[in-house]
Amino acid sequence: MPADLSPIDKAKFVAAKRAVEFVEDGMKLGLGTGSTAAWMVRCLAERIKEEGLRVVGVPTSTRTAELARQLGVPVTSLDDAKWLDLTIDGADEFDANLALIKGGGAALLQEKIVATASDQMIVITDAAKEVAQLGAFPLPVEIIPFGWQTTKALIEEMLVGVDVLDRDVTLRMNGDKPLLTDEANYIVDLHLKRIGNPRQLSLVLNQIPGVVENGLFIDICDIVIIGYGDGRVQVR
Ligand code: ABF
Repeated sequence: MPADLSPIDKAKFVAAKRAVEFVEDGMKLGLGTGSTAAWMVRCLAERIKEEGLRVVGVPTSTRTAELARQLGVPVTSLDDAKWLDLTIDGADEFDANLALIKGGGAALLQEKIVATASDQMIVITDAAKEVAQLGAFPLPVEIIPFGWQTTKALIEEMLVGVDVLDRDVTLRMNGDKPLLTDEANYIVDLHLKRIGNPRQLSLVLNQIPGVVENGLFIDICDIVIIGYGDGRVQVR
């Protein structure tokens, strides 16, 4: 374990390291995005260097692709890989059913495509991300720039009819301009506080023209690995 890690970084590191133990020689992997997933890429690179592990990874963002290349993790495209054995990624929230909110890193679209194209998904996280009910973390929704204000208004209108505690929708900015995803789309964040029925909300959101995808991951995560600041790890 790297020296003098903060407790939160130690938690992320131990969760990432434990997840990489699930990687077998010859696997095709989905490589997640975010600071916890970055620890996973580092641990994977270590195994490749130490053991000659032969794997290939499909990154879920340009920043993960860059990190993987820097560290000598072989990467490929999802079109070339076609299907993956295992995706390891972070999350912003998870509940007892392993339903997730993801997308704080604005990579939810590629993350959801890659995780869905995998036999198994492992989420690596820290205890602070566990919630009884999803929604305290603003739900990211990827929308196309064309007519974005209309799409935002349609989302707000739809929210009136679903079981949530608040209904504030904000366009995610990068300085004074809208943040652009790797696909040059926009992200709106839904500040809902509590989501009564994540499955229903996910289905209704994706019916709205202009919505590309949302950050609710339902029935996609198979295992969650929780790291703790004292170095403990819990696998569920
Ligand atoms: C990514 O990991 C994003 O979907 C999610 O927002 C993020 C969590 O980041 P971190 O690991 O830095 O907390 O998958």
